[in-house]
Amino acid sequence: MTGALGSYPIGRESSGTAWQPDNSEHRGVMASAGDWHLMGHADLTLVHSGQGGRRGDDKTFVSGMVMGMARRPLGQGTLQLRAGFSPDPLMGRRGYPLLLASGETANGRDRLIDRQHPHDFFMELSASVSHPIGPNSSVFLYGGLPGEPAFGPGAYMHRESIMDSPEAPISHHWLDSQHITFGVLTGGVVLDRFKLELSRFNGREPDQRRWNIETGPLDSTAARVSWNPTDELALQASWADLKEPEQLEPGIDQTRWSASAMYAREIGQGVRWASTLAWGRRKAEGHSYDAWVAETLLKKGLWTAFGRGEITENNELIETEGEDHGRAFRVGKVSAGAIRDFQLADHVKLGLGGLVAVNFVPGGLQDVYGSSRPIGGMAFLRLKID
Ligand SMILES: [Cu+2]
Repeated sequence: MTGALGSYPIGRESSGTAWQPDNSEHRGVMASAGDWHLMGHADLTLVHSGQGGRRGDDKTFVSGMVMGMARRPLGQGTLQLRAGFSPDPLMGRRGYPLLLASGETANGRDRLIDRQHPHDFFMELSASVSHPIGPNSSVFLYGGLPGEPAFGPGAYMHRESIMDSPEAPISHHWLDSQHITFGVLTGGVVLDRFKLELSRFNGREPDQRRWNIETGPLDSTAARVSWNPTDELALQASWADLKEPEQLEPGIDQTRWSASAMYAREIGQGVRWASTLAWGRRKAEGHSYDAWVAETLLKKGLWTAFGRGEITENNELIETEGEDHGRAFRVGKVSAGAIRDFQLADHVKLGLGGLVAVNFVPGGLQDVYGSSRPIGGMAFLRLKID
């Protein structure tokens, strides 16, 4: 089967219109009905997060996603409909404790700090059409409410290099937080192993109401160039201009840049290795803040080991009285974990996993966090249907 946006291997397709390496694993429960080809997968994880230090907290919650896709030929091209749902709103508006994460809000007044916000119930409701313009080239249109504009690597829960970890990256709001964008229209062209695309979208982050569909003008812009030079490698560089992304900072626009490389291959009989290196920058009111991420995963049979290292320059960790933006601190985090799956049926796995994370906090924040190396951890039980 080929991709929805062009006649390349379907393994290349990631979240939104993002690309990953051609030989990435592409799993799902498939069916067909008339001209329609259907695919679905689900991933529901019961997680206990324990975060240490003065700013730590504990919580047990469910996160994950349920996704469905329907595709059929349209003229010489392809029509694809995709829907994604998240159980995250059930964890409550304050999300879950995660040291050094920040962004979005639970009450419309205060920023969530040292917590990961819940994702909206509607993660994606999108449609795309593509039309061939040559043997290996095509043009496409993609629209979503919500959907994902042409910025960054695919969202973390879709990246093979870290998808088995239930822990959100602390770099989320530099690189891939716009994966739930309430209103996006993308046009692009695929030229064999290249893709160029341009999005107009509603740059406002989702608000604290996580069950609804939001609307807003498509007044933000993103552009991305993607290149898969080999079957193992996926490269992208992107730029975005976001109108008032932060609900708590009305009137402040942001510019973001990102570049990433993903690598995936089989390194032995039944052994897969996938990695991602990414950089993201966001700039608002003349200040630029960067984030760097390295992720890797090794999978052999029913065992998976994963790890991630991140550095972010974050100005949201301390709220300064009367100021929208506080002082920026460079912080870091390294986490590593593993999951052992148990095959319950053909398409059903139950996995038991855990991870440990070490957070690196600079001098100016050590009093606030109560340590220079606060530790976090997660234990989790995952039901996977694919
Ligand atoms: Cu997210």
